Amino acid sequence: MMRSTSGRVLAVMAVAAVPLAVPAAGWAAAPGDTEVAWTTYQASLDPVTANHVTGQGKAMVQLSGNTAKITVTASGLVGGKSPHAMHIHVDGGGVCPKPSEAVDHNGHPSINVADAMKDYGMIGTSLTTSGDTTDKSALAVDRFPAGSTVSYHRTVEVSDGVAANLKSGKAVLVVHGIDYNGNGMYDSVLGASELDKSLPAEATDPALCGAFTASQMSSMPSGGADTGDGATQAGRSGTGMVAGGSAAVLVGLGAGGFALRRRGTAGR
Ligand SMILES: [Cu+2]
Repeated sequence: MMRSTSGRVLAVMAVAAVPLAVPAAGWAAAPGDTEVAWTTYQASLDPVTANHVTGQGKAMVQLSGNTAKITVTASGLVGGKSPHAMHIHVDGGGVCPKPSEAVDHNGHPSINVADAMKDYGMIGTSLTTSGDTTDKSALAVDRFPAGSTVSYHRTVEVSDGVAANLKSGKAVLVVHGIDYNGNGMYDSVLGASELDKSLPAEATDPALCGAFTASQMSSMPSGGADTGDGATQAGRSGTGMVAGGSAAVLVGLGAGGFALRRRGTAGR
């Protein structure tokens, strides 16, 4: 710390002392640490209890323009290699489904994605671990985190619509994949998924849900020169949150494993 700071000061002084003879190519870029405005949105992920989910989690999005740094942590989900599709839903009511909205599916009161559409809306961003993040990857089950816990961090470009929904309080994070009958795997106890008949409903039904709200800690200044270490609390906490999600991003799940048939290769 001290070292780099004083080194920087010395460097600046040295340059200041150099006569103007040599055009300092590129030097002007160094202090060009312009501040980028980041707004932070957070969501507490609660279980969709009607679907017999007991897990929980939290999510954070730091947004600047259309760039979104996304962090999702969750626990208590269906384990093993069961993939958990995760999306930012938009253009709905900006809320999560209530237990009273459960309807009969294969003889079991539960809530599928379509049942809750009026609450949280359509898929705006697919929180895949790699590749495409649009709604085209809504059910790219081999590119989502799998297992009982999720520790996800990825920076993606979101659409204008998703950014607008975050700002207007209509963006909702949904983690999918439930184990209604508690047998440790996705099966067809609730029938087939209404989104993809080749998948069991348990694989796509909503498990955790949380509406994003703007957090107080907004703008995160980048590279504030040498004005002491005091910095701003906003900058500190913002950075801290990012570092907190340190665990590695879950990358590509092994193929086999779970008993799901994938939809051909069409969506890829
Ligand atoms: Cu979703």
